[in-house]
Amino acid sequence: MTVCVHGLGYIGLATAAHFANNGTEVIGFDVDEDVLERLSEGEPAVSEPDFETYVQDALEGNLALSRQPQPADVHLICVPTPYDEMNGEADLSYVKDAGRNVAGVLRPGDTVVLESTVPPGTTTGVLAPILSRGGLDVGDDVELGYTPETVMPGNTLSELRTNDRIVGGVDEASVSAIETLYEPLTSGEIHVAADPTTAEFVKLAQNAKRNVSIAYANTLALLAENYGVDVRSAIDLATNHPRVDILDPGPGVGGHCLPVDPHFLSDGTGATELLDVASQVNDRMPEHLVRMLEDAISTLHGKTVAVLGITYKGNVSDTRNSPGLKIANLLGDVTTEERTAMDGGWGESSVTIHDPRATDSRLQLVSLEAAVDGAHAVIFGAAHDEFADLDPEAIGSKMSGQTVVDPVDVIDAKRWADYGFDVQTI
Ligand code: SAJ
Repeated sequence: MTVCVHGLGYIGLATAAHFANNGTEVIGFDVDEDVLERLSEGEPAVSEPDFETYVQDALEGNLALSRQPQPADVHLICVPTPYDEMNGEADLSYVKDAGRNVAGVLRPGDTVVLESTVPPGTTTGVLAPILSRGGLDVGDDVELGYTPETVMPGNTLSELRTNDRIVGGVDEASVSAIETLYEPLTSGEIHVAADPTTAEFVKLAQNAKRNVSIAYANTLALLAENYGVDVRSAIDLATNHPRVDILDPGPGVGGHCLPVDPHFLSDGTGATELLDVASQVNDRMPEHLVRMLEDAISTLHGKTVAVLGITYKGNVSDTRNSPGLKIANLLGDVTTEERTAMDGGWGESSVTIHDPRATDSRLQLVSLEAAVDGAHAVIFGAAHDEFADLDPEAIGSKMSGQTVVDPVDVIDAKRWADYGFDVQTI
């Protein structure tokens, strides 16, 4: 069996390597020459534990890279599906392009699987008609289905090996072909959805639920502040109940999944009201934190603030939709290019940014020492492991002020307070 993976982003690449390292002949195809170039030089654009070695093993073994889509028994589509904010809908252009690429090499008996996160109805309503254009009949001549990826960035390889999978096929033969494909790859269970649309819906339901749950935690944080209650200890106590589970409040929700996927559920009827409010609650957290900081240091005007951690969450390198970056942008200008558009930016203070994991070259990242040198305050935007053991004494000796805002719960607040810091937590 040969598998052609269309799209070598972090999911496509990880999946391609996973199939290859489990003995399948894999062709990795991407339209981006740079991606292929860097990969052939052994540089995957993902920095995660063991990822590079895993991909290198695959490239030395069963994974071949290709600049053209190739005929294969199975085509896996793992292309991006960004949110088109202007039109308020998913941008399915990459899925359509991939569909056309697959159609160009599709043979009777082949299987096509879509993994990208898409609005319900995409596999049957958008992809299937494109695949049929060459005269092959989806269902009769080729198998087609949807199975979402569910791996957690930062933990990609281990979750690829263990997560359950949901499979929705256009018919029983499609389901069975896709089950056979994934069974050897995961120790998790394979669950069969009624159809591809259900499987698409389930993926969105999972991420929308998490987004709402985080908004709930953030709402509790705002309320707890007003009541003088420590929200984290309140949440710890509340979750002793057998049926209560509450996530962590924080500086907001970033990444390319949770802030985006709830929009894909929108059916135009207004039924997404709860999801929309949840996103608004999460989106307002950076501004709330900047106000908290402003209160602590009287005025932002003329002050220097160090933002430590500008990836979208701890221990990843991805800065997409990052709350830490939003905070930095509210405080001042941090990009080398045109300033990222942020509503209501104060821009009154100087801001320095430091992140040991971010790799975005458009950002003016500096060393930790340079970031805190002369700073009146520090605010943590992502809970990287590197920050947990920072020495408050060394940092305090370089700063001009003693305020630290830690919405990500990464430092030992008591220890920092013992060194004279005014520690503001969420
Ligand atoms: N966050 C909080 N509080 C929490 C948990 C997360 O504020 O208690 C914030 C994070 O700091 C981050 C954002 O939410 O800014 C999203 O982080 P995340 O770790 O919750 O999720 P992602 O976006 O990295 O990955 C999600 C996962 N989905 C679910 O857990 C339901 C992952 O399994 C999916 O595969 C991924 O989306 C995806 O690709 O769809």
